[in-house]
Amino acid sequence: MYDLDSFMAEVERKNPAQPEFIQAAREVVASVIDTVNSNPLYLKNKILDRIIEPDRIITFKVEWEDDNHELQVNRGYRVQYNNALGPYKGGLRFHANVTLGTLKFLGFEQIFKNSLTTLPMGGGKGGSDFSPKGKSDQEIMRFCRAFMTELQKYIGPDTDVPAGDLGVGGREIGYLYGQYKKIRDENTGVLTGKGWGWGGSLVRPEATGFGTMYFASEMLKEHGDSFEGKRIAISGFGNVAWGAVTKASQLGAKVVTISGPDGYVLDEEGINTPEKIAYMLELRASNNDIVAPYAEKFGAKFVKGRKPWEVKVDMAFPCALQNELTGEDAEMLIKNGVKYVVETSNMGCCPEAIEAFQKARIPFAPGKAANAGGVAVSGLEMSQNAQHYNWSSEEVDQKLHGIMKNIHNACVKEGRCADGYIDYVKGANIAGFKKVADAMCQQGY
Ligand code: 2IT
Repeated sequence: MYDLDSFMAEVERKNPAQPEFIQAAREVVASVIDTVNSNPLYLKNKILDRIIEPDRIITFKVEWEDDNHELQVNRGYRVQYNNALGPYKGGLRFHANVTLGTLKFLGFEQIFKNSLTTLPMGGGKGGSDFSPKGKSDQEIMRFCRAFMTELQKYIGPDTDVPAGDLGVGGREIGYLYGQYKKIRDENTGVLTGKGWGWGGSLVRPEATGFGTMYFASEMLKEHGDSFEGKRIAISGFGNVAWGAVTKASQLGAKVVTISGPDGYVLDEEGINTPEKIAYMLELRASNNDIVAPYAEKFGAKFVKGRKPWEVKVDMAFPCALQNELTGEDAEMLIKNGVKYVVETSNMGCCPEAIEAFQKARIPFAPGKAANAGGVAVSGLEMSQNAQHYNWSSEEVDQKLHGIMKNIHNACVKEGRCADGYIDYVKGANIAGFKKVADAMCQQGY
């Protein structure tokens, strides 16, 4: 039998100075421990001890030259966490604060998220402490080439298939794929998020944001509600926020905020015209990591150095970084009458925030369920690559919609409490975990 505190004490001892990983691990273990303790097969197979340990962690040195011909050294990583369900699959994050602990938390979450999609994908994550902020396009290209020169030794279309995450979008995937091809001379589905016309899937750029809104739409339906007239706060302004804003306005909701490290924009008229939405892409492409120019351009309010969670809204969608919504932010949202919270960033909410929403019986969806649309369409990109074929955007969008609906149903099935409240965190963790645990039992050690 497993005991949560003694199991986690051992995990902490073995993984010092990795607080984000410990946070993600504790949440999953707390959700599934009763399921494990009541299943003799899981106990005999020591499933928790085995699932918590990554299959392997690869770190490598990335040397590149900046525009002043000065040498730069960064650290690259790939965490190949678990391949019980399929090839390791998960994004690459380029961000100044990336550490091994960050990528272990993301890789661990990815195992269960990928399982929830029902597509055959294991869990992995990688990246570097390289910051794209303020870099020229040429510098980004040189970094990507140096990074892939090392990474290509460890990946392959049936082994490990990276994609984008923070700081890695279509441009970076292009440079990474170009270098992979130069070295290996292969046109395969070794990366997803590729460009349209050279192996990319339609709807992949929008998929995380669209998927989160499809999930939210199911949540609303479950509660006899709809998007019509809802005021929404979104954080971030990158690829995920862009997709979320686009779909929310198509579904009849009004998004009033986006944010960056510099503060947040409050646009009372709604971020809903093609011009405003397209401008978000320009902001990201500028490599400046600020949102203030949006407020200037469209005559909206800019609130410097603050987060959007102080605005009165019906729904909140954190779409930026881990732990971006604290316990205090949650109290503020609750005080202002928030009705639903849909975590779209990976582990966007601190444990205290989740606890506050759940205590107030506000439906709260965790990232590993709500943001799974991105990796789901990556899985569909792999299928198309394996067939050397492309599906239409309608076909991909329809499949994405179906997948998000199924994930919602799985959360409801495993997460319904005695009082009728749906604990989406527990539901997602149990539903995602069971498939991986069963596969590990069936495959032996
Ligand atoms: O967090 C995520 O699910 C992603 N960054 C997408 C991963 C992928 O392989 O598409």
